Amino acid sequence: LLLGVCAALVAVLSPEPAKADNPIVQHVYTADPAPLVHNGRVYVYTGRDEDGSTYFTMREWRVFSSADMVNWTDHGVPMNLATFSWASADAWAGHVIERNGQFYWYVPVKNRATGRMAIGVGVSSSPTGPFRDALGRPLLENAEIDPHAFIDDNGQAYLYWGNPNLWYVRLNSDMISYSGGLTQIPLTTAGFGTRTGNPSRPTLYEEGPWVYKRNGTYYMIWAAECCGEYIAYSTAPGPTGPWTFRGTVMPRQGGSFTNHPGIIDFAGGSYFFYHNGALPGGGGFTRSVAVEKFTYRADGTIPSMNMTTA
Ligand code: FUB
Repeated sequence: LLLGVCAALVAVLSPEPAKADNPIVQHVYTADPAPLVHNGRVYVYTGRDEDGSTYFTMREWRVFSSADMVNWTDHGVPMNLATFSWASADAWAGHVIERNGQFYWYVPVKNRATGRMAIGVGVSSSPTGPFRDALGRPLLENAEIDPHAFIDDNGQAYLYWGNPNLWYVRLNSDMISYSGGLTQIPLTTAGFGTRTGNPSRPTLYEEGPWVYKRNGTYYMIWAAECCGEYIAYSTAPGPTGPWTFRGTVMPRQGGSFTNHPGIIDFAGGSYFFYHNGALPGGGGFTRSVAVEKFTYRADGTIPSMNMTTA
């Protein structure tokens, strides 16, 4: 009895929350998770794969939130293709960041006028939306995808994106305009590993950059070597590099030929979000968002972790 009481007390007093079963969303297919911590909750922004899809047929984005990483609330569809009057298709992998009480959702969509992928920005005063088109036009367009925003300690914001290249631009403090040109991050093998058998892509980098700063080091997590993808990362002394390849975060697993990373710290734990094809009927175009709890090694490196289903 004493042991049971002690175990219950440890569970109640534990400062670190447990983790929900994977996939964390089981009633719709979701992909491309972008977690955000705000006011004691975790918000996860996702795309939605349509049932039975045979391509990345995606028309809306969704948001889910949790205060304990176990119980998730579905906040519905706060933004979709119709939000962007100039967009015709491809509600693909986005990222949300908060600044001065406004939430900015950067997304890649197809520009109807040009037929190319462009980056749009939704904005809302609430993390659950609804979001409106901040500009009424693309923020930028170079036929590449997967935007991710990062605000450095000095207030300078950056937008990273790209497939097959890797780009950044300095965002102005309004978060919906930028200064300077679109800048390519050199895809060196020292920075992004060595790919063999594909002369047009000498490094492992594929898409989905996710940038953050931890203990003075800048981390970029990214999807490697389509198809199937796995997750790898690089680090740098500054937000624009130079980047050094650090290895694998999650190997190729899970029945989806893409994967897409997002990392947060929340309530004393570190969490890595990704997607796979684990739900019934799941696969490369019917994906599901999942999460693993992990601990950085003492030297700041990220351990390689496996996908779980519970
Ligand atoms: O979900 C559509 C595309 O697949 C995303 O933009 C990529 O990151 C990959 O997950």
